[in-house]
Amino acid sequence: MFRGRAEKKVAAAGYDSARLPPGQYLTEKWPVLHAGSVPHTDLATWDFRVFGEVENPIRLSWDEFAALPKAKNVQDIHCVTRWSRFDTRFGGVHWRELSKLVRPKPSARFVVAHAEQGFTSNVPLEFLEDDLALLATEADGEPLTTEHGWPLRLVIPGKYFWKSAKWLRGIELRANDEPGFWERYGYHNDADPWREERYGF
Ligand SMILES: Nc1nc2c(c(=O)[nH]1)N[C@H]1C(S)=C(S)[C@@H](COP(=O)(O)O)O[C@H]1N2
Ligand SMILES: [Mo]
Repeated sequence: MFRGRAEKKVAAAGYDSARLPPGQYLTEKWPVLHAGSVPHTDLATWDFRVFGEVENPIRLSWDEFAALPKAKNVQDIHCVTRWSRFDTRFGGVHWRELSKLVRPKPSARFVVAHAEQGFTSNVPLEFLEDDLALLATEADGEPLTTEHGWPLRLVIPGKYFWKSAKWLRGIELRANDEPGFWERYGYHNDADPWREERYGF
């Protein structure tokens, strides 16, 4: 049964309308959304840190990060501003490769993603461990564009897309949860698009 016009459009485009979360509509385009400006990144000075509740904190150069084993996946993305984009193909490094290097402590339960210009986002660690999560360097078979987070962005499945920090520079593992940039601004901490957790706790 269709819930409404947006679901009919999804079906007309040849997809299962059940893939569209409530209150969303399908877009073929990929809108660009962020606070502030697109940062300038120099790969020669870029670094990536994993720190916090880990046995072995690390700091990788771009060359070291780029040498890590690669993974690919395909997923639907859902923005809190109501657009959804199906079947986005991401390529990059899965958290499990970094996890092997840093060895999370048993106390590690939450993640704060740190991006350029002080942007942060928070998720429980199991969302970063998900097979569909990725530290992405590519989308749809091409390197990320700067607007979409080049050289590195987070992709977190099962959450509104604001959790997926662009221009990612570090992962902090924590024992307790800590609200990120948009969460402090009033967005819902859990951000489940199927439960329409858009704003407020
Ligand atoms: N560094 C950074 N990452 C960010 C944001 C931001 O403001 N800064 N905004 C988030 C929001 S609100 C959304 S909807 C997505 C948008 O990603 P896109 O521009 O690739 O569609 O990026 C997320 N990641
Ligand atoms: Mo957003």
